[in-house]
Amino acid sequence: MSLIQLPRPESFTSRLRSPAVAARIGVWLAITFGACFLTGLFSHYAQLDDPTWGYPTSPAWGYRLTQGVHVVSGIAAIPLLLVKLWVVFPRLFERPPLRPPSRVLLTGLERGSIAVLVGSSIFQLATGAANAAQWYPWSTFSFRTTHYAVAWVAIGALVVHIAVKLPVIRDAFGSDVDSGHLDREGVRSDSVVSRRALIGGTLAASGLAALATAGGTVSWLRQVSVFAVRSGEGPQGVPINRTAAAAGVTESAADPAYRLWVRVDGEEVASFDLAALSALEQHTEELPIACVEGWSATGSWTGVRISDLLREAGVTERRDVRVSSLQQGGAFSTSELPAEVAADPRTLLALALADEPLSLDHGYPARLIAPNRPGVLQTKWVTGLEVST
Ligand SMILES: Nc1nc2c(c(=O)[nH]1)N[C@H]1C(S)=C(S)[C@@H](COP(=O)(O)O)O[C@H]1N2
Ligand SMILES: [Mo]
Repeated sequence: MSLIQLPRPESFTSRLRSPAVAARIGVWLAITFGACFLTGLFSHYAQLDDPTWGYPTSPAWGYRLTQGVHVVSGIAAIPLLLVKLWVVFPRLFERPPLRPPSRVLLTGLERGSIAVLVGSSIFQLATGAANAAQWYPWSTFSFRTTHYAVAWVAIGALVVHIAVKLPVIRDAFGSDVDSGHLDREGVRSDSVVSRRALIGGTLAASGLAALATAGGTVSWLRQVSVFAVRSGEGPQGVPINRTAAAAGVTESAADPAYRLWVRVDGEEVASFDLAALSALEQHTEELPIACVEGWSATGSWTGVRISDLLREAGVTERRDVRVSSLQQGGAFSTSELPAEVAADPRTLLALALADEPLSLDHGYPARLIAPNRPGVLQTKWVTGLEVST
């Protein structure tokens, strides 16, 4: 006699918990996971210090779109995953076969792959949602590397799962959603909610979750976007992520002795104070800040082209550039500008936003703004450009 009486699959009698329902919700899960995975790969690539195949600077709104899709599809997957897990939950209590060994092994492998799939999916959606909500409860691991590594685990397990289930999926779609021929034994034929209503309700919940998030990217959705973080206006029409106070630069950024240095192979070749920067040819570009957390906003930025600055400093060849902030330490205090991004005429050292000098929190006296670039790399409070040959 065991102390804890585990339920058996037969303990669950609802007709809603059927492969006919699981397959239909599963298709939408596969679509959202697929979209989330591909856009996530792009985001990871965009944040590499040294993109292997070069980095595209057009369209300027590319990262804004892909990261918006990434966060929206991830949030949309949450209701789908919850209902899918509820539907297949009884199978957790199936007694594994004890022989023959080949069946024990196969069942073990199949269940193991499901455990990996469920675990990695929950991990991805939970850490992603926490990140989009700017909640970083983890200090022991790097969000980006872990979220990236587990993404491969989840997508690999998903592909295996779909391959294993393909016969059931085809069978389910080949027959009516109310057909009972795929059901476990013992399910009752009556239920308060119909299968159609459950599937429809789940898709509606998923769509609502998506809408409630999309306002972080799509401005006319702001009113309905209760989940969208940082969708409200910030100073000069652009939200603030890290403030000058949080970055510890309130004094250094406001210091009249501020200057921008340019170094080549460690040696300073030019230096500009704010007056000298303002005296160089100014350009205005409409470019978005697109945060990896999913919000984005367009600004009208005015400043000096990075390519002009480098030319002024005597750097005539296309080179990768490391951008340094006044901020000391922290992952965002420097960023790498691949040569093709540095050379793009839209890549600016911005001094102004919306025709006003940058606010301290937007990166006064100078910040980087480049097309099609993740927000984390749009370095604020820029004080140096380093070129290595
Ligand atoms: N030096 C520095 N630059 C930074 C950051 C930072 O923490 N420190 N945050 C980055 C992030 S995550 C984003 S999304 C953008 C946001 O810019 P904003 O606050 O002007 O909207 O700045 C980026 N530049
Ligand atoms: Mo960000």
